[in-house]
Parts: sequence; C-alpha cells; structure tokens
Amino acid sequence: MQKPNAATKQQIKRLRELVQEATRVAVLTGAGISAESGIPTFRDAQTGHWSKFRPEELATPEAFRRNPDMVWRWYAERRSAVRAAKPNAGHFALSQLETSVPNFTLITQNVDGLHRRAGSQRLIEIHGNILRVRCFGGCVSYADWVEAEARGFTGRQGAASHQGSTGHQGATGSAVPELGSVPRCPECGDYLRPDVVWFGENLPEAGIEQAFTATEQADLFLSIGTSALVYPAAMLPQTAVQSGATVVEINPEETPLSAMVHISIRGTAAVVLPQLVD
Ligand code: BJW
Repeated sequence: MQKPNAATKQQIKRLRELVQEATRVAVLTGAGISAESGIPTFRDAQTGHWSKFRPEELATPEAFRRNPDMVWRWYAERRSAVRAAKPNAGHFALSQLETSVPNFTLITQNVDGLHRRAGSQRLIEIHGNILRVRCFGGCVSYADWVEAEARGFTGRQGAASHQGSTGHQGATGSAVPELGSVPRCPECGDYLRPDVVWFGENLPEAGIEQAFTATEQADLFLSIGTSALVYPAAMLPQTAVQSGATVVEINPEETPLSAMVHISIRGTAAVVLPQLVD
C-alpha cells in the first residue's frame, strides 16, 4: 500500500509547471480537503450514534420527511463541528492560487464553507452550505443560520430572503430551537431544513452550469479529495478529460478517476497544495 504522502518530487515539479503555464484552471474539491481541518469525510462521518446509519439514509428528502428530528440533529452536530473548524493549508493554497491564475474557478462539493473562510471568491458551492437553512416547502432562505439562530428569527432584514412568490418577507420571532427540535418556517409553518443538496435533488441550476462551463474551458483541471462517486459532480473530471484539459488528481487513496487522469498524486491536500504556491 502506498504511503499517504507518496507524491514524488517530479510530480510536484510537473504540477507547478502546469499551474504556471495554465491560463484557465478549474478545481473540484471534496470532503478530503477538509479532513485536515478535523471534519470527517462524508463517508467517514458516521461515528458514535450515527454509525448505525448510512449517510445515504440521512441525506435524502425522504429521510427528512420520515424523521425530521433525527436528520436535523445529524446536521446540528455537523454544523457545530464546522463552526469549530478552521480552514487548513490546502484551503489557503487554493485561495492564493486564485490570485495568480488569470481565469480560475473553484467548484466545491463541500457544504462546510471553509473555502470561503480561507478567502476563495471565485467559488461555486454545488451542494449548498450547511450554515444556511431554508424552508422545506421553499418559501424562505436564511443566509446564515448562526445569525438566524441568534436573532431567534426576529431579524427580518438580511437574514431571510424570499425564494418563492409569496410577496412579503417575514419572521415571527419564534423561540430559538433546542438542539434536535426542528425549527419551523416563520412564513408558512413547514419545517426548516439545511440548505444543502440531498440525494435525488437537483443541484442549483446556475451553479452546475457555471461549473460545467468552467470545466469545458479549462486547460488544467484539479480533482482534490473526492471519492468521485457522486453525480453529477463526478462527471466534471470526466468532462475535463474529454475537453482536452490536463487533469490531475490529489488524493491519498485511489479512486475511479485515478486510471483516467493524466497525473494521480497520492498525497493529502494540506501537504501537496501549499507546494504549488510557495
Ligand atoms: C483526502 C484526504 C486528504 C481523505 N486530502 N483527500 C448517475 C449515475 C449514478 C447515480 C446518479 C447519477 N446521477 C445522479 C445519480 C444519483 C445520485 C448519485 O450520484 N448517487 C451515487 C451515490 C451513485 N446523485 C444525486 O442524487 C444528485 N442529484 C441529481 O443528480 O439530481 C438529478 C436527479 C434527480 C432525481 C433522480 C436522479 C437524478 C445529488 C447529489 C447530492 C449529494 N449530496 C451530498 C450531501 C450534501 C449534504 C451533506 O453533506 O450532508 O454531498 S452526498 C455527499 O457526497 C456530499 C458530498 O459533497 C458528496 C461527495 O462526497 P466526497 O466529497 O467525494 O466525499 P467522500 O467522503 O466520498 O470522499 C472523500 C475523499 O477524500 C476520499 O477519496 C478520500 O480518500 C479523500 N481524502 N483525506 C485529500 N487529507
């Protein structure tokens, strides 16, 4: 078995050259880039009580309909972990890379917001963000759950924005919910839910379109810390190969992509990425 950081000097040197030569770079990240910030990867996230469940049984609208309290609790715990975490050297390296490449797009499947906190701006969060919440029925969205919680849903400006066509913005000031009790939409009384994309749900249309456009136009595509098992995100590196980009994977483990990319670097994101920008 290969060591977790078995990236060779030649591989790093070649990748640095590719980065310097590239004018259009697209990057896809997955849970692996946040592992070194202490956030378990999606498929490792099932610890303690949650080890009884497969993530596919929790991250679906059906699971939420069946047991909203349980799903809400799973997200509340993960949200606490995200709040406590800090971006790592891998996140910071990508935000630095953004400033040195003429055309750069960072596409993340992660819902933890750590790229933004590291300073990335040309960022598409294709699976949403765990700190935001929205109405299960679709009428309001809170941009920042921390703010919504702190305001006990009384702050109308800024925190809530309309998604639907009900015409007025409103919040009634219901009490801050206890951990594990699912808050209700102040507008229509339906449950609030995390603003993430669950299995079987469509990805935000504008975001996924931009992601595919950036991928098709890229001359260098980096796939970092993703198992490349979840679609349509997993199609992005395949699309990059088909569109003629040089495709590089950074992951301590082999994935279904490893055989099709041009360079597969066995290393962790926080170790490999800083070497591209220092
Ligand atoms: C490190 C590291 C370190 C560790 N450094 N690396 C085509 C074919 C087959 C199925 C489908 C298909 N099209 C659609 C589907 C169905 C489904 C799907 O893909 N299912 C698969 C399981 C087969 N897709 C969908 O349902 C999507 N919707 C859709 O397509 O809508 C149209 C439609 C509607 C109705 C029916 C059919 C189609 C939606 C997908 C939404 C995914 N959402 C989640 C949950 C988000 C909220 C939450 O977090 O709770 O997103 S699932 C989960 O997987 C999460 C992740 O973003 C995503 C990807 O996981 P990721 O990031 O790759 O993490 P891991 O844990 O799998 O891997 C970590 C990797 O890091 C590993 O490789 C490690 O080795 C590595 N690593 N340490 C670098 N330090």
